[in-house]
Amino acid sequence: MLKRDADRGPQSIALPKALFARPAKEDEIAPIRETILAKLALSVGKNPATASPRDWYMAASLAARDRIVHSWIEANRAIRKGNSKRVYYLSLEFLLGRLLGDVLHNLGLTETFRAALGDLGMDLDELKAAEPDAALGNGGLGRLAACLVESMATLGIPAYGYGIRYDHGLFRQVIKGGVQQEYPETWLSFGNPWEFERPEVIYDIHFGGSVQAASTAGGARVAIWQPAETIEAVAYDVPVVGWRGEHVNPLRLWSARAVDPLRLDAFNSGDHVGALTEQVRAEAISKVLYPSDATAAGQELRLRQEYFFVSASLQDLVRRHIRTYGDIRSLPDKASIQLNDTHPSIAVAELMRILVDLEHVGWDQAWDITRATFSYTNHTLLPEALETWPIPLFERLLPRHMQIIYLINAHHLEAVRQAHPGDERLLASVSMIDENHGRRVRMGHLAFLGSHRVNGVSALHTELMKETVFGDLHRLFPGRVVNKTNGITFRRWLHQANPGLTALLCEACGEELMDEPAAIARAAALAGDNAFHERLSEVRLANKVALARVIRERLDIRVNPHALFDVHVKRIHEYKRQLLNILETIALYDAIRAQPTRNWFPRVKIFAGKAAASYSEAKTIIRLAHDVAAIVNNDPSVRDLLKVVFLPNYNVSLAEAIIPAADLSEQISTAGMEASGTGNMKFALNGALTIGTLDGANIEIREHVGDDNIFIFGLRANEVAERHRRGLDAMGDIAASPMLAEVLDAVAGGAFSGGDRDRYAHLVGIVKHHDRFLVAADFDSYYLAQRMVDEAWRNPRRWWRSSVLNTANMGWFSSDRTIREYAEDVWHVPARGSRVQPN
Ligand code: 26V
Repeated sequence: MLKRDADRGPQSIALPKALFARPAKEDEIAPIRETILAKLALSVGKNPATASPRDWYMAASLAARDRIVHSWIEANRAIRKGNSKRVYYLSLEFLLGRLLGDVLHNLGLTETFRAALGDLGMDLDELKAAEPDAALGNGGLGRLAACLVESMATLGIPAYGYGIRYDHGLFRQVIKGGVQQEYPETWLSFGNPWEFERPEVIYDIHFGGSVQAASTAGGARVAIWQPAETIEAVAYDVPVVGWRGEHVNPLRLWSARAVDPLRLDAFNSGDHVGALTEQVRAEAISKVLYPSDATAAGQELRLRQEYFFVSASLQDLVRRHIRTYGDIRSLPDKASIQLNDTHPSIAVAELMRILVDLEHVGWDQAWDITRATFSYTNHTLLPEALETWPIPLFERLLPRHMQIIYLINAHHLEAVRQAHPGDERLLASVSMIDENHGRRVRMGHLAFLGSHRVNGVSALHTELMKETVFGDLHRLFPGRVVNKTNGITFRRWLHQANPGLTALLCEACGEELMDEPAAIARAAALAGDNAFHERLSEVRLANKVALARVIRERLDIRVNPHALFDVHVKRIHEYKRQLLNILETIALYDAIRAQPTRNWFPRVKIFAGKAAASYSEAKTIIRLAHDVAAIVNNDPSVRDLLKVVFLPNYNVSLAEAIIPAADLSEQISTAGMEASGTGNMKFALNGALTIGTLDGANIEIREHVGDDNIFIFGLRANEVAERHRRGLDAMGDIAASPMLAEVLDAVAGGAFSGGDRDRYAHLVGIVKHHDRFLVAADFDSYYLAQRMVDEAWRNPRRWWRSSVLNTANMGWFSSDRTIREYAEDVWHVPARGSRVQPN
C-alpha cells in the first residue's frame, strides 16, 4: 500500500553524523542565520511562525545562492581576462537531483547552515528533503552529464553546460496493482531558487520555410533561408559549484517562448483559445522531457527540441566568441563543443550554416573549423536506439540544414570513392543517408564526421563501436575513436550519500581523500582488519535500517536489516534483464520451499526503476516483480528468508538512500549491450559486491577490484554475438535447464497471476522464442553465481574483505579522472591535476 508521503524523499533517514564535514564556522553562523531570516521575510514573504519546510528550504537556498554569486562573477572575470578556452557540454538531459545539499557540501557550509538553522529551530535534513529533484533526464546519460559538469567545475575548467529547461522532468511513477502509471512531474511549481532568469539573453530560433539561392555583389553564390516560423529561446542559468567552491560554471538551460504572447486581433474578436495557439505550439518545445525510448508519435516535437537548444546554444557561444575575439575563424582555439550523444548532432550542420551562410567562410575552411570544434560521445550501440530522421520531416522542418547535410555527404562520399573505387557496400555503410529503411538521416554518422574525436564510454563499448556500428568509419578515420570510461562524482555518491562510510574512510586514508579520490586506495591496507570490518558493518547496518524504514513507509513491508540486501535499480529494459533476476528469485523461492531446513540466509531483493510509458514488455516486467513479491512475501513457509520489494518512483534522491544500503549490486545486462553503466560504480564505491556480466564498465571494475571480489557469470560479448549470428535457440537452453523450465511453466501457468495465463504469455513467449537478450542462455550460470554469493555471505570476514577492496579500488572511477582525460585528449584545455598546463 502506498502511503501519502510516498513521493517525498528519504528525509526520514537518520544517517550517521558527518564526522569529516567541515565544522561550523562560528563567526558565520549569525550572519547566515540573519540572511536566512531576511530571505524568508523578503523573498518568500513568510514569517518563521507560519513558514513550511518548503519555505525554509527556499530561504536557505537563496542564502546559499548568495554565497555562490561572488565566486561565479570572479570565475567569469578570470576566464575573460585569461582568454581561456571554454568547453561547451551540449546535452538534452541533465539529471541533477537535489541541489541544496550539493551546494552546501561543495561550499564547505553544511555544518554552518545546520547550526544557523538549528538556532532557528529548523533541521537542515528536513529542509533538504523538501527540495524536488531536478529530473531533467531519463537515466544514465543524463546523470553522467550531471556528474561531468560537477567535475569540470571542480577541476576549474571554464565550461558551460547547455540544455533545456523542461517545465516537467521525467514522469512520476505510481504503481497501482502492480501496474505502472505515469503522472507529470512538477519540479517548478513552487519556484526554483537555483536559477537566474536572463531575460536579456534571448535568441530567435527558426523552423520551416524555404531556401533561396542568391548572389552577392562580388558574384559569390549564397543560400538564404526564409523560415516560416520563429520562436524565442530564453536563458536560465543554474550555477554549478565545484568542490570547495573554488570555481563556479553556468548550466544554461533554454526555455521556449512565443514571439507574440497572444494574437490580440483573434482575442478581441472572441476567439480566446485560437488567440493562444501559437503560444501553446511554441512553448510545447520546452514543456516536457522525452522519455528517450518513446515511439514514433511526437517525433517531430523531439526534432524541434533538438534544433531549438542547439541553435540557441550555438548563437550564444558564437556571439561570445566574436565579441571577445572578433573573428569566427579562431573558434576551435577558444571553444570545444562536446555532443552528449547524437541528440545535439544537428549542431554540425548548424555551425556549418553559421560559418558559410552568415559569416561567409569558404566551405572547406568551415568544415575544418567545425571538425576541430566538435567531439561526440556515443552512449549506446543498440540499433533501435540509434537516432535517424525521416528525410521528408527533416526537409520540412530544417530545409537549409538538409541541403548542408547533403553537401557534407557528397564531399565525404566523393573522398571515399577516390580512396576505394567501386566499393558500393562501403559507400552505403558510411553514407549519412540510410537508404534501407525509407530514406533517413543517420545522426550518428553526422556527429562522427563532424567531430575530431568520437568516444565510447567504457573500454568494451569503444572496441565494439570500432567493430560494429562505426566499423567502416573507424577504418576510414583511424585514431578518431577513443575511449573515455565514465566516472561518478565522489562528492555526491560518497561524501553526501554515505557520510558514515566517508568518515571511516577519512580516518583510514586521511582527510586528503576529500580532495583526491585516488587517496581511497589507502583503505586497501585495512582489507583484513577485523576492527575495521566491524565499524564498516555498523555503518552499513545503519544505512540498511534507514532504507528499511523507507520501505516500510512507502510499501508497508517490513524487511530484516540483517538480511542480504540484493539491489537491482535502474531503468527497466529487457537488455538490463530485471526479468532474469525475477526468474532467479522464483527459482530461489522454489528451492527454499523444497529444502526448508537448509541453512539459508535471509535475502531482500530490492528493485526500482521506471519503464518508458510506451514500452509494454518493460511494464509487464514491473507487474511480474509485484506479482512475485505478493506471493513470496506472504508465504509463511518462506519464513522471511526471502522478501521482494519494488520501490516506486526511482530517482536520484532515492538512489542516494538505496545505494549506501546495498550489499549486492546487480549489473546483469546481456554482454555487449550496456555501454558502460555508472550505477555499477556507485555501488562498488559504497562497498557493495557486484554480481554481473562482462559488460560495459563491469569489466574495468573487475580489473580494479580483482577477480575474487566480484561475481562474474554468463556469456561474453563475443559469445552473445556468435549466438545472434548462429541463430537463437532458447528452447535448447530451456531443455537443458529443468529449473528454468519449471520457473517459466509456473509463470506462464498463472502461478503468480491468480491463474491468469494470459498475463505473462507474451513475456514467456519472448524468452522461449525471441530471446534476443539471452535470458535463458544465462539463467543457470546466474543461478550458480547467486549461490556463490550465498557462500561468500556466510563468511563475514571474506565478505567484508571484498567490500573494502571494492571501495579502495574505485578511485579510478571518479568523474574527475574522466574529465581529466577529456581535457587532455579531446578538448585540449588545462585542468587541475592534469598534465596539460595553462599557457
Ligand atoms: C535508449 C533506447 C531508446 C530506444 C529503445 C532502446 C534504447 C536503449 C537504450 C537507450 C539509452 C540511450 C542512451 C543512454 O542513456 N545510454 C546510457 O549512457 C550511460 C552513460 O554513458 C551509460 O552508462 C549506459 O550504459 C548507457 O545505457
